[in-house]
Amino acid sequence: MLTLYTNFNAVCGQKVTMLLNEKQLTYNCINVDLRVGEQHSSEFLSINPKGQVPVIIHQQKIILESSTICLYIESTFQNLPFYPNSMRQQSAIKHWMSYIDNEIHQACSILTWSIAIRPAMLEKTTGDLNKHFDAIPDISRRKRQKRAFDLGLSLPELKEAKINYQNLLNRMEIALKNNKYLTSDYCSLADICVLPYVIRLDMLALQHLWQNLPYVRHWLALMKSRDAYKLSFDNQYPAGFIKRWQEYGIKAQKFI
Ligand SMILES: N[C@@H](CCC(=O)N[C@@H](CS)C(=O)NCC(=O)O)C(=O)O
Repeated sequence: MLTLYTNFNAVCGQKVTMLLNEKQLTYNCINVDLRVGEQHSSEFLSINPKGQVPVIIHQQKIILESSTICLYIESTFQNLPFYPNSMRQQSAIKHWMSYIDNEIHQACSILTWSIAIRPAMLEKTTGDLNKHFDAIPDISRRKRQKRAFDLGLSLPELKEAKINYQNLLNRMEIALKNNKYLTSDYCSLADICVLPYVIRLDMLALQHLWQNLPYVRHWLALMKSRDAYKLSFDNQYPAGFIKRWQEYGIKAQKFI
């Protein structure tokens, strides 16, 4: 049995959930509540000392890092492949995966923290807030989160995060002129790893960013029409969650 530790709204966890559902695999899903700090419990830190999701455990092996997990799943379960054998295809797919991990993930965290997580964190007591920040194992991450909390929508990095996202969407538009999906006419790990980051913009009411990008619009509709999409995204959110995030996004619009 494969066990996935994730959070229903964690972008990097959504990559893994979407892949598992696309491959129609059975798995045991453990939701780690990131807002109450379950990622900092000693039980979870013994699984991932970084205190982050996603993590999978398969045949007693712990596998960390969403892209590594996706490649592990692809090589272990070879049904319904999303990582074709051709080296040319693999290098194109890996390019999208590392672009997301190295450039877009940070932009996504900045936008998400300042727009939607901060308002929820503001409801915590000072004691609970300090406990949350002090528990983050990585000092740079701790500093980044604190800064986003302190500055909120006046965080200067927000503008850069939006530009990085616009670059992603423009690059997608160019790639999608040639094929239905990002690297070919077949859905691959590239599409699965990019999808949650575009859905995050959707959640934060930033759809106008791709209004003039018809190929991106068409790709998103195509991805949303896949059977695994509903299972991995829509069906996961508690009632009222999406509406609340859209409201945070609308309030933030004039600052971004
Ligand atoms: N490079 C890691 C990033 C993991 C990551 O940032 N996870 C986020 C959710 S998307 C998390 O666990 N955040 C909770 C925290 O940092 O306290 C991966 O791709 O798995």
